[in-house]
Amino acid sequence: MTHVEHSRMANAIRGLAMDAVEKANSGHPGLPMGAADVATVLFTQFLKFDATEPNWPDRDRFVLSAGHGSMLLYALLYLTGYADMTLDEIKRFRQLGSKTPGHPENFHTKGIETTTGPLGQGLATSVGMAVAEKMLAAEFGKKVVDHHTYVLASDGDLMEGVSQEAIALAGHWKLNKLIVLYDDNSVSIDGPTSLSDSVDQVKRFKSAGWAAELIDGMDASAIAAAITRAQKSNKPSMIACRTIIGYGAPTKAGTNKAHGEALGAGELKGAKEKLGISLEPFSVPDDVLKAWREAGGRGAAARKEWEARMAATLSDRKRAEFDRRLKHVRPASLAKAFKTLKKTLLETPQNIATRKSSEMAIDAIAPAMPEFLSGSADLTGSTNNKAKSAENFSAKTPKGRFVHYGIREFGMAAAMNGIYLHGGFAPSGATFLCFTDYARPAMRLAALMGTGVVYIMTHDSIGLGEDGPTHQPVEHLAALRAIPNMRLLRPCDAIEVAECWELALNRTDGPTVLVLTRQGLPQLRTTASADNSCGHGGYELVAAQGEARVSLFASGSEVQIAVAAQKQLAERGVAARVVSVPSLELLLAQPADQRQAIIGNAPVKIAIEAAVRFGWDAIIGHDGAFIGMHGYGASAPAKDLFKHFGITAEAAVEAAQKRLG
Ligand SMILES: Cc1ncc(C[n+]2csc(CCOP(=O)(O)OP(=O)(O)O)c2C)c(N)n1
Repeated sequence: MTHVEHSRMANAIRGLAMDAVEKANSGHPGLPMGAADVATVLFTQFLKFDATEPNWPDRDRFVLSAGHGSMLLYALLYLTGYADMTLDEIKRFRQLGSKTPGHPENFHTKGIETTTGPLGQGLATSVGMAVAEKMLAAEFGKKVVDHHTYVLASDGDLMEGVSQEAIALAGHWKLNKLIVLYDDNSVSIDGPTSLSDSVDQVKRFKSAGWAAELIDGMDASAIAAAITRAQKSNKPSMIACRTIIGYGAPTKAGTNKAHGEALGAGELKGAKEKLGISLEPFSVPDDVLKAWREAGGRGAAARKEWEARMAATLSDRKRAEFDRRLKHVRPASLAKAFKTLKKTLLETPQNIATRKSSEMAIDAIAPAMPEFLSGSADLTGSTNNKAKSAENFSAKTPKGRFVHYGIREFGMAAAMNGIYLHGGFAPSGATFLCFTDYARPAMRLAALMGTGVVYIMTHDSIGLGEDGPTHQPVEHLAALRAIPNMRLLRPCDAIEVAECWELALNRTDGPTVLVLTRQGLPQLRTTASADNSCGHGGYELVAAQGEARVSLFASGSEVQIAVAAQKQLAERGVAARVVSVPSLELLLAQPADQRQAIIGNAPVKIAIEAAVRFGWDAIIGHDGAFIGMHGYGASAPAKDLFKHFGITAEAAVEAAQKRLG
């Protein structure tokens, strides 16, 4: 092993961060310069990883929750020898197409575990990673799964509300393999954190069931000692590492001026001279690079031992199952389960709420798919998503497949991302559709990262009735549909629910929202072919008798209204067809000819959805009729509300006749 002083190793990070930000004239030098000691100790002495195998399943996870300090991570990946992270990429920091975007993107750069930048979420996501580790270890054994999740979090991460949800959950579940290194530099963008904060973070974490302590975050031996203690703890650990933002910068260190802009030529030169770093940009002394590369190869032996242990511990069948699970490949039994479910539903139609038919689907899925994991933000009895076979997950029952997240929608959605990214589980989580507002930041990151998580969102419209407008979503369908790569499915009956669940679980490149009713709905579908009708986004549910003069488009609970309107129109001699549209965006994404065939050529187009019109014009045009909501709902029984707001078959018939003249 090459022996190089710790400070020279840490200074390699500082030098690269300063130079990259300077060259880009954009970025955040302060965090990498302040936290370089913490990162150096972690990566050279503790973190279990192999730079040649970034995806080795039993690697420790490292999450840079303070994503603005991305140059810290890029410097570490380069120094430890990740093939993708060349010096050229560091030189192209923040440039188009580089592996070094402004904030770390896991879908873009190998070695990055999750996308961070929106403060607080990295920490909350890491809780999910630690949950997945605990669950998977309980199932496959500690010889196979036994790793830590480390997080570097900043003041901003801990100020964000979601951190409280995450901390509370981790403490409650005793996630002792989760170790948070808090870059405690008391500076944020506006100035000292004392402008807006006086929380004692050590006490805060301790009160949530964590082990927590304050150390000198620029003292390598203190850092190492604290991590060693944390590794032995039976609780999650938080180490508040006192650091100096922009350490080394002659006038900017310790101030917000070091946070988020290039240091400038004079300050950079001064910092390098003070730290003893070569003035040559992007240069790392040979012996320092060699020592770093050795640190990057340190985990290779552990990985090989793990491979050997796997071979000795798991049968071939179990190994294949482990690999399948980690890769998010679905078992063959799942397709069979759906086939049986649909057959049963066709034989015995169910006139029930879609949240109830979703429960039936879940009871079919759970036994067929050991990785199926669900959870609810304290609405389990209403969201109907706990499988009969599922035990609760808890500190003592890590094999449980149902997670009580408490009233923590954002924490739940962020944890689901972490669980998915870790691998081994297909997480789903539930609340009322209206409360996606509370989960949205993590849902957006799920869509950006492409995590195949499933949100079970019930009580999807005024149809929830008496709880009133605070709980009745009106803009949420449009808002969720607007998120690129989010797939929203709003099934109209039990068969569509089964189809939508099948689509959701087989989607591994992005999240799905299942939008479900509280109120009962008739089963409209009488057939279910192997070609999943919902997979096209929309399909003709009821054909017109003769050439259609009216096309009625609807989703979810309003499809029955469209069907009733079609009948009434037929009675008046007007040929109309009904197109069920469980997914507006999937329909719009169909090839043009297929999309056109589904939308059809009827001169009158009417959409019915108990929500705002936003988005429907793409199907019905500006002159199409929309039967839906134009403002907030009201508190009353559901059937009164549909009448009150004019979302009825009669209204659709009237609109059709008016347009036909
Ligand atoms: C949710 C969210 N809000 C705001 C920001 C913009 N932002 C980036 S860094 C930062 C605060 C920086 O303070 P700190 O977390 O202490 O980082 P440091 O100054 O130590 O680098 C803010 C407000 C963000 N990235 N995410």
